[in-house]
Amino acid sequence: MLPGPTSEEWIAALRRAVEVQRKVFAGHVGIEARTQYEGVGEGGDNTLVIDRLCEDDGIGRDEVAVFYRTNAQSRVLEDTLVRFDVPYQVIGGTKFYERAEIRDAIAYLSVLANPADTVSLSRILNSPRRGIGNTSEGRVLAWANTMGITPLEAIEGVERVRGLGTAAIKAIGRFAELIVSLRERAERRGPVAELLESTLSESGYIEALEAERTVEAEGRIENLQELVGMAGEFDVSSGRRRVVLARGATGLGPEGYDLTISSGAVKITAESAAGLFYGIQTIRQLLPSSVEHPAALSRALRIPAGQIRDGPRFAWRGAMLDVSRHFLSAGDVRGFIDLLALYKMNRLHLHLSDDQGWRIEIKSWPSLTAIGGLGEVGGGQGGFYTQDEFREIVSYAAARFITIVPEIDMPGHTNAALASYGELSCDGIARAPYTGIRVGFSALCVERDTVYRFVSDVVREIGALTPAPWIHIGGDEVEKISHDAYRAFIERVQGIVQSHGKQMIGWGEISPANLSPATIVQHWKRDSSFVHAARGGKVILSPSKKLYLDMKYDSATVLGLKWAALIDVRDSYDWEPGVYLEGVAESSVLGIEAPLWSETLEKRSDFEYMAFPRLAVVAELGWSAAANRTWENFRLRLAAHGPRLSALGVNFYRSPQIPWLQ
Ligand code: NGO
Repeated sequence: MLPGPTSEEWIAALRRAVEVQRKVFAGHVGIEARTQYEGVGEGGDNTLVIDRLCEDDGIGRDEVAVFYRTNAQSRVLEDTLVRFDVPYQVIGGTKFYERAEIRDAIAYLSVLANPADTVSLSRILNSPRRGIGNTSEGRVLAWANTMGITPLEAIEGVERVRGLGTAAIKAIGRFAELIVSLRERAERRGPVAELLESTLSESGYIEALEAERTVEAEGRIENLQELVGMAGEFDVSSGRRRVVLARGATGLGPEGYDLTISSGAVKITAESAAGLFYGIQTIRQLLPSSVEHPAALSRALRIPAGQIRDGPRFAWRGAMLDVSRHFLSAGDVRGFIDLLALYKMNRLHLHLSDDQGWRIEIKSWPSLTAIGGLGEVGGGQGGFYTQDEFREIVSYAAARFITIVPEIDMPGHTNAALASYGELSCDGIARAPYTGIRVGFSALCVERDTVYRFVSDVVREIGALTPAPWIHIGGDEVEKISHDAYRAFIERVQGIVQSHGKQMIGWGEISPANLSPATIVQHWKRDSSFVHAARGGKVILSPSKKLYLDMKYDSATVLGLKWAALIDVRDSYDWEPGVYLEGVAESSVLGIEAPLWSETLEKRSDFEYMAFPRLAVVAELGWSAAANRTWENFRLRLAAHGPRLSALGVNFYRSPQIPWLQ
C-alpha cells in the first residue's frame, strides 16, 4: 500500500519529478529502499537509495534521508529537490529532505521506474518496525511481513515467547529482524525460526531478564537490543553471522564482560546484564562514529575482530547535575543519561534543591515546588519534576544501568525551602526567593521539630521514588550553625534516612559527625574524609581541583567558575584516585564522581560544553586500572571521540591538548 498521490496537482508534480529524474539520469533510474536491518544492497550506479523512513529511527515520520552513491549524483539530486522547492538540512554529511511530499514523490517514482521495488518500498513505508511491540494480530502480521515469513511462523515465534512482557517481545522482534537481515545476506540458509530459536537460547539473556520481570529489566532488553541492532550491521565474511549474548562466569567481576569478535559471530559473555550492556557499549565504540547518527546506520559497518576482557576498577562511576541553580528538563536529563551510558558510567547524582530552587514534587509539602520551584539563578523560570517524571527518569536511567542518586541539600543551601515554608526558619518568617550565586547564608532551624518532620517526609517521599539504597543529604557549607549543632543535626538526619531503609550520603563536611560505616562521604575539598575511612566507611572522590566540571578549562573559557582551579583535560586526567587523599586508601574509595554545578550554565548545550570531553576522562579514571592508562595514549583515543560526539550532536570543548580527528 503505497501512499499514492493525493490530488491532481500532486500527480502533475510527481510526473514532473519523474521527468526531471529521468532526464538527469539519462533514462536510467533505479530505486532501492532498505531499512536498517536489510543490509547494504548492491544498487547500480544510478541507484537512488532511500533510507530509513521509520519514525522510530529518530528521523520523524515525514522526513526522508536520501543518499546517492556518488557526489555527482548527490549534486543532481540536490538540484532536483531545489527545483521542487524541498528544504533540506545537512547533518553529518548526509542531507535530510523534510516533508512527506518528497517521500511520496520518491515512492511514486519508484513505481514508475521499477514496479518490482514496490514490495520492499511498501515494507518500509508502512514501517512495520514501529509495530513490533505487542502480540495483537495486526502486529504479528506486520512482523511476518517484515521478516518475510508466513503469519503462521510469526505466530509460532510469538508463542515461543509468550509470557514475556511487551518490551521483551519487541526486543525479540528486533532480534528476529536482525537475524533475517543476516540470513538474507547469507543467502537464505535454514528456516528463520531455527535461527531465531538458536540465537535466543544461546543468549540465555532474555530468560535471565525474564526472571527479574521488572519494568527496568524490560527497558534494558529494549535498549540492549537497539544497540545489538546497531552491531548487527557488522560486515564480515559470509557465513552464519550472529550476535550472541551469554550469561556466564568470566572472572571479571559483576560488571565485567568478555567480548569476542570473529568472522562468524560477535559474542559477549558477562555475569550480569550490566556486563552485557557494557560489552555492547564497547561494540558501539568499536564501530565507526557514523553509527551515532541515525542517517548513517545502514551503511556497511566494519568492526575489528579480536577479544576484549574488561571490567571496571571502581563500583561508583558517577556524574552530578545541579538542576537547582538552573533547571534542566527531564528530557535534557535523559539526554545526559544517554551520554553517561555510552561511557559506562553508572551513577547520576541529581542535586535537587539549593538556595535558588526546589526541583522535586513533595506531595506532603506542596509549596516546595509551588513556590520554591519557580525561580533560578538570574531570575529565569525554574521548574521541577513531578514525582511521575522523576520515576521515569529513574527507570530510564536503570534501563541503562545507571542509578539515580537524589540529593536534598541541608541544613544549608535551603533558601528555596525557607521561602516556601516560614516554619522551617527559627524566626518563622518565609525568606524571599534568591537568584544570586552566593553560598552559606541559609539554614534550616535545627532546633525545631517541624524541621525533622519535614526532613522525614521529604526523605520518605523521595526514597519511595527510587529503588536505590541512597539518599544524599548534602551537608556542605553551613556557616550559620555551630559545629556541635551541625553534628547533632547530621546524626539525627542519618537516623531518619536509615529509618526509611536508606543509606545516607553527604559532602565531606559531615565526616566529623558520628556516622555509621554504611554512610558514604563525598570528598570535594580539604576535609576530614580520612576520619570516615578510619571508621570503615567509604568515600566518593570528587576533588574540586580535578573533577569539578563547572571549573573553566582555561582563562578564556566563558562559562564556569574558577575558584578551585582551571581544569583542562590533562589536569583532570593526571592524578591517581588510589593515592589522592592521605588516610583514604584505595580500599576505602568507593569510586569517583564529577559534579556539574550550574551557577553559570543555562541550557543543555552549556552543560554539555563543560561536561565534554572531561566526562570521558572521568569514565576512564573510574573504569581503567591505573597501570593501563597514560596521558599520551588517552589523548589519542579521546581524539577519536570528537567525531562521535559531533555525530551525537554534543556541544563539546575542543581542547587544544587533543589532536581531534575530523
Ligand atoms: C561547592 C558548593 C556548591 C557550588 C560549587 C561550585 C559544594 C559541594 N558546594 O561544592 O554549592 O555550586 O562549589 O563550584
